[in-house]
Amino acid sequence: RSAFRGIFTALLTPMHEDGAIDFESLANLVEHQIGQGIHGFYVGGSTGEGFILTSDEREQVLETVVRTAAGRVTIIAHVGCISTLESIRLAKHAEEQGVDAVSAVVPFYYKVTMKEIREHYEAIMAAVPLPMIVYHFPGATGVSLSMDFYEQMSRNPQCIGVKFTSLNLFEMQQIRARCGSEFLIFNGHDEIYSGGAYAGADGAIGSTFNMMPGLFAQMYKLIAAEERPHMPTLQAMQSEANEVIAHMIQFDVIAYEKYMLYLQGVISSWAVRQPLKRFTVKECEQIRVFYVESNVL
Ligand code: NAY
Repeated sequence: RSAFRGIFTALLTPMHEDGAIDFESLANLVEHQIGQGIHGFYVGGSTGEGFILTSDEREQVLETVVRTAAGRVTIIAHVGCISTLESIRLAKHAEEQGVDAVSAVVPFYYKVTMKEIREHYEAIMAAVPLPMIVYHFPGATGVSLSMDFYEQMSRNPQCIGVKFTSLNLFEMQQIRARCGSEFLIFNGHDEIYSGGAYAGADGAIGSTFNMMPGLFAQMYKLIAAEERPHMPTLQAMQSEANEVIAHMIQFDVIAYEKYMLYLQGVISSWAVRQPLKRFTVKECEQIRVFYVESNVL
């Protein structure tokens, strides 16, 4: 499982002003990220606007990422949809592309029980023999998962871990305690990565790695190299990242990060897809000033 330990960028999907996907900028972003030392990509998740792309577009994005990365880093394809059938369709395509693992958000919108959620994952795993990573994001889905659910999932060797996008580090620690050391936990909220590492996370999948890849890759290095990483250094690094994240969440996540990458010259436009928030001229100026003054970005 060593290929899955590290920093995984929840990759943005660059777009042109008219909303069409900008594949050239996507390839640039992939190169830029690999050059900064990240260990892999999480493609087509929340940050990638996966839920507002068509399935065809999700496939095209994955194809571009796989082709550009060309085996240099680990690729996790997010194939989750609220329909099991459509998730399986995307998982089959991901398998054809040769990705290292698939991940799927918990089915949301229709209220189902833990049993149906477990059966949703089992159906995808039965259809495609790739490692599966559960995507837990209660803030977006409204779905909580029980400890019994995690324990049952961890007993299936095909289910290798969870992307845990929650600030609840007690729950994260309980997953670590109940599911054993082999069950991978990916920290999902970048602002608590250092705390997540102490609670047992093996690595992280995050959106802000798009704009600060080097900083998080360095944090991982520090955490992985030492059994007890030097606390003040780690705290200082997390605090640097959080200066940016605290600024970002006053505006929005996806448009903000695209705007930063646009300012960094990595992608050609900061367009996002409707209905996501777009910034006013005044907001753009505020973000630009922060960028110019920041030592982190
Ligand atoms: C995804 O699938 O793209 C993610 O969930 C990545 C995790 C991010 N969550 C969202 C909603 O963007 O990186 C986090 C998050 O942006 C960051 O911690 C700020 O809260």
